[in-house]
Amino acid sequence: MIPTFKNRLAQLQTAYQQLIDTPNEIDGPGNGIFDRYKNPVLTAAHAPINWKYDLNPETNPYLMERFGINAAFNAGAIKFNDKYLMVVRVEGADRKSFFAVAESPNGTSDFTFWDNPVTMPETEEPDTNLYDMRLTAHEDGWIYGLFCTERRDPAAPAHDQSMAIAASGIARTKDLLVWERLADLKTNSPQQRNVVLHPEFVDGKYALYTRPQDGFISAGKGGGIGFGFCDSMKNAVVDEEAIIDNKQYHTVYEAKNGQGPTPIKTEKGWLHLAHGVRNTAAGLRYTLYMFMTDLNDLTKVLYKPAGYFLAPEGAERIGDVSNVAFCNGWIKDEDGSVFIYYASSDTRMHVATTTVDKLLDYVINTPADGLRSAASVITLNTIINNNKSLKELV
Ligand code: M1P
Repeated sequence: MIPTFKNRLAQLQTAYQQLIDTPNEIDGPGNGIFDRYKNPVLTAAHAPINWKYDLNPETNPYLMERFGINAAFNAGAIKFNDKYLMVVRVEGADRKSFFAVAESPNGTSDFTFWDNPVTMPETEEPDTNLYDMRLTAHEDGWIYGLFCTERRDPAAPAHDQSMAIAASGIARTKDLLVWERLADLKTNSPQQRNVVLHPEFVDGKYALYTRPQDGFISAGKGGGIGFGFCDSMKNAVVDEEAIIDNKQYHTVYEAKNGQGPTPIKTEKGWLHLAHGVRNTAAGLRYTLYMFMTDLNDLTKVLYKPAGYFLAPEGAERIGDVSNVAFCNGWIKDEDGSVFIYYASSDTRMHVATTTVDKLLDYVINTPADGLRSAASVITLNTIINNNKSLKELV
């Protein structure tokens, strides 16, 4: 029997409410560094019913979707008015991404979207696609959103409809509702993605983490996490980029890397979360890694644990672009808790929770990459042999 419009609407509403009301629990004993959760915190299915459906039975008698939502991922994050907010990259069935704010009272569940997606003003050169916003509450009083703006490469031949140029779009807001679009970032690099604004002035200047890149996908001769200054965010120009964290042979950031969210300030240094990419026979693999920079010299990396901090696991490994963990948003709470919002496989959002103390312990005390198998064995043997001597003591 074909359900009536009313029955179908009731079914959709029940399923949506069940999804929103699903509690989220910590999954297993974890690794001691952070806790993962059983469910994603946000998916395409969290898009409100009135976004996807024309709810007028006269114009949509079969109650069919009029606007498909494909994915909800790569979210920036901020705590605002005591709520945990993500500015999510929502991707429609038409492949266009846009931003939408989702809010939770506790940071790990009950995320719901605000009524309308973000209306992001355009520059004179309209964006074809927008994605991956990093939010920075800057000491100048604005909340900045830096994101990737993508447009077709004007030099692309007609037969190639995939060549694109990625640049960093810049917007600012006071309430996450109304956004003022500023000029795109200018640098000497042909492509930019993963650009992040440092939250403090440095010698009176704005400081930016960049990712200079030669091609749209490939870092080419570029790559690495760059760092530079600009005088104004209204017309941001970074003339020089110093690479503070390079891609490196036989590591998890061998092919390319990029700054994740805005770094977190601690009394020991700035905590950075980044993504590293390596190529495999099965395609690119994205994992997250961490490092810490000096409080006084932001270009100086003090600590960098070996390998990845978080890699896609289980169902996280499968999605539109499989084998990807990506993070551009985290929140440090007043009590030192940290909520890490990461996306899996360009499809959905998850949370991992930890604390600043645990992240400091992880970054400072996890051995660095010795860059050779023999060095890894020495590190492992040190742990094993230390534990043996402990056993004798007990
Ligand atoms: O598909 C994986 C990621 O690829 C790009 O990231 P990066 O420039 O760091 O390689 C971005 O398109 C990102 O959105 C995406 O998740």
